[in-house]
This record gives sequence, structure tokens and C-alpha cells, in this order.
Amino acid sequence: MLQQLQLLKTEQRSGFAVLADPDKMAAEDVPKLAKLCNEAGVDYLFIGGSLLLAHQMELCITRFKENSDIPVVLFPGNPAQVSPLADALLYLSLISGRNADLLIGQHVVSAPLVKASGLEVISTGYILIDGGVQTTVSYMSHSMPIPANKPEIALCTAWAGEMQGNHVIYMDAGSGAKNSISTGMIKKVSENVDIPLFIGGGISTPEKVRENCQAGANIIVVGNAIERDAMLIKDLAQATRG
Ligand code: 1GP
Repeated sequence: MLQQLQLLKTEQRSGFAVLADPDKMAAEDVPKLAKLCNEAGVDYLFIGGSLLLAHQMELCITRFKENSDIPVVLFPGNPAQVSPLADALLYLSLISGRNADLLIGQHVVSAPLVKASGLEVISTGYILIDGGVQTTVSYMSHSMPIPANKPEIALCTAWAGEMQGNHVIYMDAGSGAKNSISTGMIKKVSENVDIPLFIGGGISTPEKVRENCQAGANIIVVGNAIERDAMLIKDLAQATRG
């Protein structure tokens, strides 16, 4: 996966990831989601959430993999969401925050599990940007997002994440953000870092996807809009290809 991501960056291309929150879906609906993802040429299924109320994440991964060859990537809200059934793990460090637990503490706790899992580990500098509302991730992480009008802080944070050795940078306005990340901020970061850039939070239209890709996003992540209308997958994925 990492090689594919690096290729996207080198070739200035973009891909599309559907984010599935196992708390917001029924396992019996997963085959239909897989079919839509297959037809749309989705690049990755990200799976994870802030909580894990329904205890069905592994069932959802299994159902998805029975119906699709699209790689399943864990986007975990906590160490309980590490599963060897997936293909890869976004190994998140919340570098926009100053909460030591999310910079190293939970990594130490989950290290034996991750080591034993056989998952491909994608070390991810995770940067929260203010999306105009308090998002679950901001509350749960006890961290303040970077102000939306401070691209220079976002860039310095991304540089720091790159120099610390992260494989990718993920800038996120948070699930259900009122405002998605501005193209100015995306451009500033993408033009100045050499590792792939993921963008997510509050994206719901093909136009927005296209703008973000033109600004330099390598992976667009959409969750909420697809939960509302799964038929959007095709147009959103298509928009990453120009
Ligand atoms: C959230 O980036 C993801 O972490 C996706 O956000 O659910 O708003 O699409 P949405």
C-alpha cells in the first residue's frame, strides 16, 4: 500500500477511500457497500470509529473481504480497533495535539498487538483542522484543532511529521465537519511536503473532491456523505480521477 501511495504523490495523482464506521452500519449491508465500491473503482476501504459500540468491526471486515479485493485499512479510534483481518493500519500520531497519550502512550500499549498482527503499518502524521463545529475526534482526543485560517501552522506541523519519519500526512476536519479543509491550506502543505497527503472531513460533492485533488490531495476520504447516500460513491471516486 505504501508504494502505491508514494506513486500517487510522485505522479501527482489522487485516489479515493470510503470510510466505514462499524457503529453506523449493519453487517448485512456490507456486501452492497462492497459492490458499490467495486463498481466505482474505490482504492481503499478505511474502517474505524471513535467508539466501538456494536462489536461488529471484524464481522464487517469479513463481509467486505468476501465481496471485494479492495484493501481494508484500519483507521482506529483506539487500540481496541487493531484487527489482523485488515490489510493495513494507519498508525496514527495526533501531531496537531499535545496529548502525549496519542503521540506515544497508546502506541506503546498496542505495540505487541500491532507487531503480532502482520498488518502493513502506515505511520501517519494525523493533523486535525478546525471544521467549524466541535467534532467527536476533537472531544475524544482532548486536543485543539489547528485554526482553519492558519495554513502556516498546518505546514510546520506537516513538516515536523515528515521529519519525524511518518509515511503519510492525514489532514482531517473531523467527521461531519461543517467546513472542509480549504484548498489554500491543502495546496500549501501538498506543495511543500514529499510524502502523500490524505484529506478528509466534511467532503460531500464531486466538485469539492476535484478541487481538493487539484490542490494536491493524494487520497480523499469520505464517510458521512456516503452513509447518507451510498450512491454518491461512484461520482466521488470518479472525481479523484479528474
Ligand atoms: C473523518 O476524514 C474522515 O475522520 C471523513 O469525514 O465523515 O465528514 O466524510 P466525513
